[in-house]
Amino acid sequence: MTYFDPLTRHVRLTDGTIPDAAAVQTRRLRDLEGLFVDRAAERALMASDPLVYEVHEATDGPKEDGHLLFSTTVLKPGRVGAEYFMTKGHFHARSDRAELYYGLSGEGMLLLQTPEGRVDVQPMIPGAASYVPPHWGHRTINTGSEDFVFLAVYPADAGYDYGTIATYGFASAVVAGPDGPRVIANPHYRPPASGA
Ligand code: M6P
Ligand code: ZN
Repeated sequence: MTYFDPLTRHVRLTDGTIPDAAAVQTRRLRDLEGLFVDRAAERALMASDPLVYEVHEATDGPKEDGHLLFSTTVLKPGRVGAEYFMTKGHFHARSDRAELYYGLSGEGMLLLQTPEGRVDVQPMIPGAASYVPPHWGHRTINTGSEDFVFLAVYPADAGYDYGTIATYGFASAVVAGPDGPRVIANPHYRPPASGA
């Protein structure tokens, strides 16, 4: 038997960075093209192509059944039209794999959706642990005015399915309303014909 060595990573609570991160993924507006409700506002902002979020991957452990991976996401404050900055969102390639999010700083929302288009929204604040059950697509949204930072823990073999979101979108979007964040219907959402 070959044993994988235990390890510890320091997650900086102040800014969500992981000094010994195995990798840092950077997502700019260009990487989220076509995902925001207000396409004209999206095009206008594309000229400056702002940083939307970073993913700090703690380890590069084996992407195998039985292992866990963990990462922080640092989601910048900002809006495209009225819609808040958000992650691309994904289903897991192995869709029966679950995930846990833990809010570290700032405030946001976790938007979840079944393949048939049933939506759920969970508020995320520091100290909130939110469970993403198997089969739910998930996206996070920064509804505050500071970085929204959270820790994610997920099975190493979960993988990413971005195509379903790219094709159908999320049924809901989160926009700034007069009294704070509002969840609205996404006019671009195309329900799968018979459940994806
Ligand atoms: C969390 C986890 C990561 C994910 C990241 C950004 O940290 O769910 O697996 O990569 O959020 O989300 P996305 O991959 O949808 O851009
Ligand atoms: Zn995930």
